[in-house]
Amino acid sequence: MKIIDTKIIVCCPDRNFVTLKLITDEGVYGIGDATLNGRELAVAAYLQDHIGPCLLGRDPGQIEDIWQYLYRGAYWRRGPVTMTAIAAVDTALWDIKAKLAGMPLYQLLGGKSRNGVMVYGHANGTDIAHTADEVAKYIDMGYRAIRAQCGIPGLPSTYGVSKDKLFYEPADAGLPAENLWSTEKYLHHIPKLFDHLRDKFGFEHHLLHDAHHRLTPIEAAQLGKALEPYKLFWLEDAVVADNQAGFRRIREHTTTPLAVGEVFNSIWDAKQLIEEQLIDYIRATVTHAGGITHLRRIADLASLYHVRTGCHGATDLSPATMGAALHFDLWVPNFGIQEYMRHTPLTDEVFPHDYSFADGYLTPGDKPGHGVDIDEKLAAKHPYKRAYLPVNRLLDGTMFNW
Ligand code: CS2
Ligand code: MG
Repeated sequence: MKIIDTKIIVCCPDRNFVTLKLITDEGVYGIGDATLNGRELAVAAYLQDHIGPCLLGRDPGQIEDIWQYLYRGAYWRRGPVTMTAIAAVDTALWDIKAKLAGMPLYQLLGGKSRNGVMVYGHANGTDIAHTADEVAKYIDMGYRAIRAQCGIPGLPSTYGVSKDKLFYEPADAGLPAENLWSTEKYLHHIPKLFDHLRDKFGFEHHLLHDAHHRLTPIEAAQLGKALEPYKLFWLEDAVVADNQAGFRRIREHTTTPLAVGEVFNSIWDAKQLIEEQLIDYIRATVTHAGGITHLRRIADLASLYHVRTGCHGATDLSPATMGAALHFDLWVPNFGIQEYMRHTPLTDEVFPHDYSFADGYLTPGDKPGHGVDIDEKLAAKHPYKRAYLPVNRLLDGTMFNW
């Protein structure tokens, strides 16, 4: 069996997605997500111009060899563009292998370790009362775990607080929007949010929070300590993790569980964090961390150090990533939780899939492969539109982390 065609499909059914379709001479094909939010066309070109020609004629069964060929062979290792492109190829190859085996992907990985995948949804509001209303909606929908974000008094807009509630989309058309940030105002306000939520809803549901890389280690330590009474499931991306040792400082001061890694693209980004047990959850997911092949390696390392998985699952991860991640989640022994931001009905239509939500759990279907396809005709009706994530400045104009 040979790979005879590599199609790169760029579309915008309410947001941009890059999808790879690998086609074999026997007609079986595989789908992989290659979306890198705000930098989509760089990955599309990497796949089209540099990877595609090297795949033609190869045996799609050699998943490991192709992964090593693309990673080691390129000389230039790691990086979000490269690893997202490799991930798309890898996901499509696992899809093909599972289709040929006539099995849902989780069976090839080692079978089910659980009945369903616990997911968390996003409740966000302009103020505390509004966020509490949103939390109530997620509880009514059956969620067991909810991430809560809230507008900060004195700041005109805040990360995680959206215009559209159920279909939260941070990327905007045009050029990057500019937000304003004050760590002092944020640190003062967030403990009040969780105090209110626990007071109102009790301790039955898991609550999570994302600081989106905006604190220093000592500020994160202060926040983690202040949030201890509210028993968070995790505090996410407290600090930029370029310097992994920075997490030691947070750990010295707080027992609030820590999650990080949605922007990681390889095991090397997380090695020290995992080996020193500086985190509790690793957020890497299929598409930005080198596919099923590499994510499995990260999860295996994590399992040695009591670190559990918490795959990124925002709207910029296409249903093809969500599908593949759910098969991975159903199998992975050290599973923690899966993020689930719902896609719009149009996105769901462009990417037909068989996963389903009930009682706070997502479950992949039993179709052979990862269960996600792309409707190319419908995709063609929604061409790429330039869109960026916002940027963030301090009140005095200094450029800050988004
Ligand atoms: C967020 C994302 O889901 C999350 O935890 O941090 O919304 C993230 O900002 C986007 O996925 C960026 O592409
Ligand atoms: Mg995040």
